Amino acid sequence: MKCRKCGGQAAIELRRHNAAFCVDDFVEFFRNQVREAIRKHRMFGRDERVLVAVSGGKDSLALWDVLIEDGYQTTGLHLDLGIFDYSVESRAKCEAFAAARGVPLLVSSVADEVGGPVPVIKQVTRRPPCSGCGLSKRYLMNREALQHGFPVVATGHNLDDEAATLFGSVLHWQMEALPRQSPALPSTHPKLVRRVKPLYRLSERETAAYAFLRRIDYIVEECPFAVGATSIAHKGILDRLEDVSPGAKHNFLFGFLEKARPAFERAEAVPLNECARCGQVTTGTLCAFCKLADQVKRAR
Ligand code: Q46
Ligand code: ZN
Repeated sequence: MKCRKCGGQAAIELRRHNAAFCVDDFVEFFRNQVREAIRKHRMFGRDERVLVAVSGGKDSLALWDVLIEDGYQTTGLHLDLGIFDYSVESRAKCEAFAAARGVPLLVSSVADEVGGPVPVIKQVTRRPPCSGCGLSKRYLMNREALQHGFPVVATGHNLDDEAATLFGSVLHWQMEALPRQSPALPSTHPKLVRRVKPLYRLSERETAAYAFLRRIDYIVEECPFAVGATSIAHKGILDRLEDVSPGAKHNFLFGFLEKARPAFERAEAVPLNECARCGQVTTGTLCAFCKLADQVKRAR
């Protein structure tokens, strides 16, 4: 197989693009996809400081690598979830990545902020671990960005993640989730920072290849709570679809973003208040994070 760009020996084949690339041209292709995402959705400019949420996995570290190489002003944010050895190793990968490139990394611990790590939150709430974990991550990302003066948070969600989330929302016709499914969420309140997903055009396989070719040392194991999560089941279904019909995931997600999403935009905006306890944005009186922290502290 030959590289589409230079005609040299190809290192990776991308069926959905009907193309193959050598190492250098694949890296360039990957970065161009990120550049296109940033440009198309006006995610951030070179004069803005970007907070990059890094889990220690391939996607978020690949994203950080691209942004550093392209000269953006980035700081990493790692949220230590307190999930046994998985979290110890994830944090170590982020710290090593940041130290090797001389870039700043902020670390915040869910156990310190909520009153207990994710496994304890799971026990106390008797809900799936991802529910308290996801809530805490979204809250802490936004709060850390505000506290440190970042106008925007970038996450490593890829095409597979986004297609699986969309699939889940469509299966249950989650009318509040559908308009929020976007590569770039604007700030709708002075205390809500922008959230962007510069990898949304790239598949999981492509980010894995990029991380490998760039010799990024990332945590290969998945979170132990990911097993049995519905999002993983949805990914499996979409993988099977993609196998028989290359490009299916892309068409599903991009078709929604380009054609269907506007139809789900809500006419009337939900009124936003500031939490009576912490001052962060909520639709109620007390925000979901403060309620969760109360519940965990009471139980301990
Ligand atoms: S870290 Fe947290 Fe994920 Fe683990 S508990 Fe679920 S949400 S699976 S991305
Ligand atoms: Zn609050």
